[in-house]
Amino acid sequence: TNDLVAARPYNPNKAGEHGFNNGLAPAPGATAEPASRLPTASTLSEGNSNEKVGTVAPEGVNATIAPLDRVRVDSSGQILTTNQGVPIADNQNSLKYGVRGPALLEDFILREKITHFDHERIPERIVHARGSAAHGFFEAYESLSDLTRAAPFQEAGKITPVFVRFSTVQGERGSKDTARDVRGFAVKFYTDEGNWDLVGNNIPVFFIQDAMKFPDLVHAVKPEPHHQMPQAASAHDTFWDFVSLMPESTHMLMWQMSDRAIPRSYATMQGFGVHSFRFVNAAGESVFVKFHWSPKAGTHSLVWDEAVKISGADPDYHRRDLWERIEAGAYPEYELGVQVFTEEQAEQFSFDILDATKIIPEELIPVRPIGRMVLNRNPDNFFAETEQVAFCTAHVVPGIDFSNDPLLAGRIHSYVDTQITRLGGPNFHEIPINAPVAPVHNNQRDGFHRQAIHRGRVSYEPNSLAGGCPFQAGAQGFVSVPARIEAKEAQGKVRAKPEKFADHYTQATLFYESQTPVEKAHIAAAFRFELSKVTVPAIRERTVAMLRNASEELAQKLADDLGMELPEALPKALANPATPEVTQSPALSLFARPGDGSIMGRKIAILVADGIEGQSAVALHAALTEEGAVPRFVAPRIGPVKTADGVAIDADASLENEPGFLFDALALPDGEAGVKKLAADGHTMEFITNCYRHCKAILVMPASLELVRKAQVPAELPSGDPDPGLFVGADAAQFEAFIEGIARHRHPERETDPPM
Ligand code: HDE
Repeated sequence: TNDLVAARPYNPNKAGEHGFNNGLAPAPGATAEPASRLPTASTLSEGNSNEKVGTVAPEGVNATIAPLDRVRVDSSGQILTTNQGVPIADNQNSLKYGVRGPALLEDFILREKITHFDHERIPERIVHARGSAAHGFFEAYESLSDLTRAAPFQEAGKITPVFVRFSTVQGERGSKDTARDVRGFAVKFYTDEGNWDLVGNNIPVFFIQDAMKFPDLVHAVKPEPHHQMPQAASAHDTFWDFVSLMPESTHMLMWQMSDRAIPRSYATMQGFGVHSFRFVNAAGESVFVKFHWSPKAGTHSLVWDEAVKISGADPDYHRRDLWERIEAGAYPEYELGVQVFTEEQAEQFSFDILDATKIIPEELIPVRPIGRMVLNRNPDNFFAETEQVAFCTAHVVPGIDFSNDPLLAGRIHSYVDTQITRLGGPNFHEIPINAPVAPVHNNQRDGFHRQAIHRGRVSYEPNSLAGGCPFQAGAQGFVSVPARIEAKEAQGKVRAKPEKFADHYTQATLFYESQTPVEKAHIAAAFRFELSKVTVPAIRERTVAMLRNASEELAQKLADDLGMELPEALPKALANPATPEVTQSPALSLFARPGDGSIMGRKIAILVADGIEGQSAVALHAALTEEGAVPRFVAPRIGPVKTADGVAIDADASLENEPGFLFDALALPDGEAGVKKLAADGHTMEFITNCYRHCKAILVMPASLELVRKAQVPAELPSGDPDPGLFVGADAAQFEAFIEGIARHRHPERETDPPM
């Protein structure tokens, strides 16, 4: 028994208390002052041998790693116990009276196991239920102390740990990743002065202007309540019924129907704070700020047909992509930029900066890069971290403050409130992933699932019995900005909106007119798809009537494509909106951000079969790997391939289990015998057709010309020009050209509607 006890896992939960360096009770008479604000290596629990190899950043330090080690559990080499630490002798059989007799109520081991299992699930998030997350760090480029006293921005090179959760909005926790939907982009900064949550989206505007409408919006977009359909889709009556009666959603609809709503990867989409926030410096002076995240890999989206097919073959497409990029060391990276502007500037704008359906065009206020964020470590446990993380817009730190945006106001309430149900009480801040790295000391006590063991008899302030501790920080603490926009125009209590909020269309036009022709075509196709799923003709008509106010061209195309007469335009709420500052903003096109031009993390299929020429396939594999891409040999079946030249190739994917639309590019091999084998498999034709249809780069080694001919891939573009995404050859120069072709993401010149 002594041996068993000695071998039992050390219980790491007891190792730390929030805010203290090592969580041990202070020596009698010692002050409660923490030795340092950040836990050190010495606080790592002895029981944790779970050092993650390969996922710790080679650059920068992630200060959340050590504090979380306090609760990481590794069972390797340990015996099985109950939750009370009692060793379990038999985990196979319940306790019975004789082998064929009744099970006994006294079997506390069975009952504990089943009871815990019965309560494994917690409510999913009412929106953004489906998500994936990663740890990382933020690094400031320079000091912004003239603008803000927020801890992450105080000096160049300052590192702040972060945890980031990406999500879809409409679908349930188990729904597909590639739905047409807005993506959440929520960042928790564990700053030296407490947690700051920047809970954003990948689209800079929103459907509605006032929190009052949020439950209506969500009820309208969620699966319809009578039959709970459709899942992870906005293409249904109630959504379009609602938005077509809410013309303020027009701008957002343009973004949502654009390719932004089907990103290729979480690593290739932008993020936005959406609302106007405030920066506040140490002198208490404040400016307005909008936050922008830009991916280093560039913005890159799927095409709709591809997204639909992926959702069947790999519903975890984005989750897997994020996980694999990090495991492979191709860390997703984003640059944080800010648009900083004053109240005086804001008053001059043709739109209201408190209106979350409006952007500030970059031509008006440029985006200033202020730092970078690198995601360099996967979570250890999905539930403990990704599911239990609680983002709240109310979590701001000294140096960051709110604007009067009425949508933001509702959010400041909602997020804390929703966690109380979702995470089962008011102590969700103690769940390890939510616990600040900064110390926590206050007189809040008790409640469900309390972890901290508060010492002493004082839980009130002012007090003399604890020497007045914890004491308020005064000007060192969070001080709200006193002056708020429009305070001077205070009209008393009203339920109303400022006049500029009633301009529902100017920026919808700006967005549409700033798109390239292929992007416009995709927007029209997306509206057509969604509206063709709407069963009530009046809803379709009202939507097109609304869109006439944003773009006659788009409305006419939709009327044609949906087989309807062009309806009268919807009456405008504001007949004469202010003249916009810009009518074109190239920055709004996805093509404005090609990224670093690399092909890091791209998945490339190299088709192989018995009888192909191995050497060129292997050389290509090496050239792609060298560029940081992820090439895979895909064959009619997995396992070793007998190449004509005897070069060893092992196929780790099959035509059946990894269809063509899961890859960013395709290479077809040399070697006639092998090509014949591929040609005999119908999967090969589907593979090629999909890669061609989705405008991907295709490398054809000479013997495979037969394959592309058989798949009816046209030798040239519909325009008669050569196809810039087709490369024929098996030499280093063609490999180079192919790599450049992959870096261009896609070759939309090929596209026709309907597809050829
Ligand atoms: Fe949210 N939103 N939201 N939202 N939201 C939630 O909080 C809410 C809005 C966003 O990965 C909920 O913890 C209201 C805008 C993200 O955990 C809830 C309003 C933006 C996430 C909630 C909005 C967002 C949420 C559900 C209008 C972009 C996922 C579960 C007044 C700036 C965070 C939860 C994560 C989640 C309320 C509008 C982004 C119910 C009331 C605008 C990224 O509290």
